[in-house]
Amino acid sequence: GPAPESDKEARDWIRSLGAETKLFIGGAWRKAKSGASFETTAPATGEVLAKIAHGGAADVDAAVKAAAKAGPAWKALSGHQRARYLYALARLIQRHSRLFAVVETLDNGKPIRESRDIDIPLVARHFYHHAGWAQLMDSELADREPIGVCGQIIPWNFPLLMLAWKVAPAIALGNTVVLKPAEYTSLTALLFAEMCQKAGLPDGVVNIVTGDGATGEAIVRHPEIDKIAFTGSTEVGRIIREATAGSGKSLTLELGGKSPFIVFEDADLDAAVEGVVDAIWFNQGQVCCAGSRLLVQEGIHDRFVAKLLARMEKLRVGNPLDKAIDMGAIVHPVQLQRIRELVDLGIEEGATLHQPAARLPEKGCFYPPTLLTGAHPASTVARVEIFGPVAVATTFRTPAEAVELANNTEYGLAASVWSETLSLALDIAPKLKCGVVWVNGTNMFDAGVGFGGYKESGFGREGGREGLAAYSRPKRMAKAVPLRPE
Ligand code: TXE
Repeated sequence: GPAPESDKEARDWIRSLGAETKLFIGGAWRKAKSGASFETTAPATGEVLAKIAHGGAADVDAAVKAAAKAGPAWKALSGHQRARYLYALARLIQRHSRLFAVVETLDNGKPIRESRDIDIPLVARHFYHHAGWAQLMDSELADREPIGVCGQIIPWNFPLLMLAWKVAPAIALGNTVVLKPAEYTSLTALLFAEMCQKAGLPDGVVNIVTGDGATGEAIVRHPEIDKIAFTGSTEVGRIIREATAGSGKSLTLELGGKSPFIVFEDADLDAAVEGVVDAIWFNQGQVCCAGSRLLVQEGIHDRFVAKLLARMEKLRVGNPLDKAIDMGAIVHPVQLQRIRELVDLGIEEGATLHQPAARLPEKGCFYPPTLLTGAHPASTVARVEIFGPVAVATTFRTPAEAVELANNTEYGLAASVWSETLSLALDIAPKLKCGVVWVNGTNMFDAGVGFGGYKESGFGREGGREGLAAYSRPKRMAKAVPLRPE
């Protein structure tokens, strides 16, 4: 096959960060006040890539002050002026897309094909899209105002894309931000900060404070932050909800999922098999809206599973820089351990394990594509988010039963319905309690479409018109005019 993607440019760039990375505050690079740092590793090899500055409460405070200071002038710009910065950022991301993709793949472990063809292009698209909304602030959105200083906390599964989902709408609409990347994957956020400098973005509009959960907590509790946007685990989402209650802060949460992937007996089974590959093995299944619950109509279950097992044998797991690879590494040993334990529990609870015969690389954080069949709907693996490449299959008899099983979850992020009968798909879709339903497709994202969940999957939408509500609020102003009697 082709030679693996070269990581020379990415490694040179990482080296340029120095012995320890810095925080990006008020347009300048600063050391963490405590001097503390932590290591970030390449999950595919286990090697240490860099030492990341551990931002503390004092650093968060400095970043919030910088964001607050930048706010009034940024808000006062015309939408058109702000749009120019977003266009510049989008173009810079495109120009450096290869570097971004390789750094992302090194740090996160995802296949280069995905970071290069999916993550980074979607990031650029997000900035272009929101540049458009920035321009509309002067006309269509003239009755809305920015919220203020936004604290944004993001996860490690799509590091730069989650940054784009949060930063682009926020700054487009006139807010300023303090963003904390996840501790496993800080690097592309630092590269993005360099792009902010290159784009000449005014100091303090975007601040990046690297760190861990304690850093996130300092953001959540900071009194001068007006809005918190969080994507991550349902557990931490709950903590943030409690911590912000009564604080006057706006809050949006994008949390976990256990999304159903429903295959009816009249589905195009080959297409549905490819759908499963995308639904649960894309990004090693570390996707909040992953189609992790396969609900298969009884009559086709065995035939469908046989096709799926044959397809699983062909999936290549290994060096994520290899362009021919389908699945890369799990982000971190802690996550790998969690996946292993849950799968073991699934087997204990009575499910049957299916994994391809091919051996995994000897080193690194790898887990094979996995299917569990015969899991009881009430069993742990059928209920909790595994956040790994593990599909759990159960059967249903009737459409009504499919809907009941699909909705029998505390989550409600997405669903995927496979049938060649349009009337059936269109009858089912509105009955599914979740933020997005894909018909004969899965994991389709666009900057113009609001994404978000029902129930424990969170609230608020990111992207498109609906996403504007998260970063602006309606403001009506009326001037008193003396009424003159006729
Ligand atoms: O998430 P955390 P973790 C799920 C998935 C995964 C599990 C654990 O099931 O296996 O969560 O992953 C920051 N206050 N998802 O532990 O801890 C943290 O530093 C403020 C689904 O990595 O929620 C990071 O930046 N912030 C999910 C971010 O929260 C805090 C994506 C997410 O980390 C904090 C990720 C605190 N008290 C995990 N504690 C999805 N829906 O896409 C941590 N953080």
